[in-house]
Amino acid sequence: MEIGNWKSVAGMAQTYRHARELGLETNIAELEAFGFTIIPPEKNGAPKGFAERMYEKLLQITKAEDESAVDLNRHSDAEKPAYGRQIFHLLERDPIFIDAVMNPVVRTIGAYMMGQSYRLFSMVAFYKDGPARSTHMHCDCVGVPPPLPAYSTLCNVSWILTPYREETGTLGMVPGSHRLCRHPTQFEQPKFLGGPMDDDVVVPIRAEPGSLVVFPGNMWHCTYPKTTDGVRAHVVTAFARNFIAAAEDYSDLPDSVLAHGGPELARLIGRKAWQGYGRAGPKLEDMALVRAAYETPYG
Ligand SMILES: O=C(O)CCC(=O)C(=O)O
Ligand SMILES: [Fe+2]
Repeated sequence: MEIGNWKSVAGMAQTYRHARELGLETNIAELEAFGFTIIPPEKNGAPKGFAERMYEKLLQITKAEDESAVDLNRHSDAEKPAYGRQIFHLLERDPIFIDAVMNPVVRTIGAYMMGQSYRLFSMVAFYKDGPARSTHMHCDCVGVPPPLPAYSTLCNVSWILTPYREETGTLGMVPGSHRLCRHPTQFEQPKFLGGPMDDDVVVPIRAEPGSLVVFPGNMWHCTYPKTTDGVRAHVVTAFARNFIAAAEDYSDLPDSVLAHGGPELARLIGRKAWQGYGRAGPKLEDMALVRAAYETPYG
């Protein structure tokens, strides 16, 4: 049907039209029904070889960066929220990471889940070289108490950079858990993670490099034990609702990042946020940017 500028779903019409143009309607249906979707490489909206180039860049960074520069990497696997190595603050490392955020498919699906006032929450690479244990069942709503809002407060749009299969330590999803509005408990850890829950409640993601794995923050997910040699990596572009504080501090990004990303990147990283004011108080024009979110979850 033709989508009008319907007042009662303010914000959704434009996002939905973009989604339709980009061929994402099936993905949206899967997100609604199951809580996750996989956008294959041919639909990722990126130039040919994009994911390969991002992977090469990530490998360069992992070689150049001292692993222990990242606090989490200094802790034992048993203590950390996720197993393996993590690389943070990617936007300033190379323009390819800016392009990964500004990609029209990534942004449209982000805006669909977080509303048009969505902001960038974080960008992080999960990198595992050689065999690795599983990351426990969790949802990405760090610090959000239950009941989690039925509309998620954040979402995960992940660039898959290496083949993701059970044996390479892929992500595992619990379909439908996005509707439960709570974090998983210790009783919802599958047997392969040492818990009591049947393993077949968890579904492994199979995805080729260049795919986007997409799920809202309320979705329960874990990873499978990685039994293979070699590298397995994905880069998360996480978006959040306008009222959620970003996980990353973007105030130190060089001007070159903003020059490359343009005004929409500036907005995404909070440069137009009404929050964070001093004595002069918030700017009315910045407050206006979140106005539509008063009406619907799509604003
Ligand atoms: O790769 C991992 O170990 C964890 C990934 C994860 O939980 C995520 O992308 O949200
Ligand atoms: Fe996660």
